[in-house]
Amino acid sequence: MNLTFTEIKPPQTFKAKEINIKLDSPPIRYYRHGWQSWSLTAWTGLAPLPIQKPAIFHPLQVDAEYMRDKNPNGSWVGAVEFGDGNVLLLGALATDARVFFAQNQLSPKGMLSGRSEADDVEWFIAFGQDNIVFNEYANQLGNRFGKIKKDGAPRVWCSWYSLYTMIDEEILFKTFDELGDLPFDVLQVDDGWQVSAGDWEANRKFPSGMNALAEKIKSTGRRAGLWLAPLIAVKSSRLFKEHADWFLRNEHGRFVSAGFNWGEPLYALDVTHPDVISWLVALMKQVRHWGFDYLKLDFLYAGALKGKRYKDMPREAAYRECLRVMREAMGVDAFFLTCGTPILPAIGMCDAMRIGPDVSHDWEKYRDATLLYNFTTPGTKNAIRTVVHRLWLKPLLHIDPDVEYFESKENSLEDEHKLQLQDLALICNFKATSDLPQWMTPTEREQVRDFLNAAPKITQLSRYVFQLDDRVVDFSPAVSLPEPPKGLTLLWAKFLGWLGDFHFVLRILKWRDDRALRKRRAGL
Ligand code: 9PG
Repeated sequence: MNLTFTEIKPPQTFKAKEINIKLDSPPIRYYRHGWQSWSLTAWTGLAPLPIQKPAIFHPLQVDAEYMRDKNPNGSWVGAVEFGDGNVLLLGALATDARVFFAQNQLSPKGMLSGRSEADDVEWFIAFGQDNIVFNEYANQLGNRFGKIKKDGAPRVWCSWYSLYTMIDEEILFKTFDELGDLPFDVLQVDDGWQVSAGDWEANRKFPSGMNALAEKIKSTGRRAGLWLAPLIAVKSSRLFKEHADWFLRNEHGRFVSAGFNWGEPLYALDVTHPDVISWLVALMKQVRHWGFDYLKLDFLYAGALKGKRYKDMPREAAYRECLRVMREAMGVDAFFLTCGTPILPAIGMCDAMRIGPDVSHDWEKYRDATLLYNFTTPGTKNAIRTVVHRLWLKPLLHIDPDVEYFESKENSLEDEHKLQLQDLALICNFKATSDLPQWMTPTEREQVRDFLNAAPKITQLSRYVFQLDDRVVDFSPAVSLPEPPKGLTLLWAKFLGWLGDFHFVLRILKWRDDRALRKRRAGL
């Protein structure tokens, strides 16, 4: 369907497989919406961005299918901003769709195009002030995908951003005790308890088992939370060895890569395979049976990668259906947080969604940002940038901006950056931290308490500026992207990007990180 902007009187919906809207004046910015939680989402220029590196991470960081498209594009929704500040938004009201911006001889002033990978889908078009058009899009999505918002998001202590994989029973039990009367509702155990990705049983560091772990948390008067990544597995797992036929393959019969993590390549389960579905249902029930009722399911993008499935259906629709099954198996009384998830397909299926990359002790890493042009890797600036551009999802579900930091013993972020994270969490109304009580000074401990109890009045003053009670916070410093590298820097960048695709290089980096973590754990 071809339209010129003057022909349509937005807001409107249209049904089509493909829709092109020719603009009658050239825009100044394009809003690109990343595929999954960690993918870059931001208002940027109109030119395509350099391809982020290393490429081995594409399946786990972006929608790899569109990474090399010559036109800037994003998942489900795109928008352009004109010189007068008005915005034209084109958004799919269905899964399996993308929006592109093109400027060429046929449309010299630019064109927004929507394309569906499935059949005809409904498209929503709106024009006007940016807040209003995104809010209306969210409304329309809510009507079709459903809204789930149990009142008040729980306040979470999560083990990841302090101990990472170096968790064990002893340190967690001690930490749970020392958190004392801090007002957390959930204590959530993250990555590090399992035998391996694929084998979701307690490893040797948890000799008392998973029941005991949940029991310990509940004895402190809180809900027990657990992280797992049910849709991926490593080749060394028993699951992969015993059920290689459950894993997603391409049309040539080769296993589809789900990226690389934990020093190993990752593979994706075929979420339409009936045996996989039964296994997932049993796993969700097992986790509940252990006593956990806050579930952070991670690396979920694996359910929506391109491949040849047992049931031939659009990849995101297949993933959404799998979420529905897992949700039902875990029970409606569980709190379900999705992470590393394609955004649209998860709306209405979960209580909360991670809407940005991981935070880290770094504000921005020169290597990742400037050389690799990668805004998905853990980093506080990356996290804030994408979250600020996805606040429009708030009416649909609880939006998780990732954790906030308070302590300074093991954290070198500047106070100003820690404060930005905390303020963003207040705006999202989703509060979490991984800070160890063992590291906090008495003043920091009280800061955590005050933060967990805070409920400021929030007013948005402009795209990136907010007022929290009588304080003004400006997130503009977090949204900019560095200039793409040129000349010698570009050569160096290309070399690094190439190097980053080698397994042995990634294993060396992991070995270095693990060594630092072991030292940290030994110091506790
Ligand atoms: C546990 C972690 C934490 C964290 C999740 C997820 O390579 N990557 O781009 C990449 C990004 C994020 C990530 C892992 C890898 O972290 O977001 O909260 O649960 O897994 O392993």
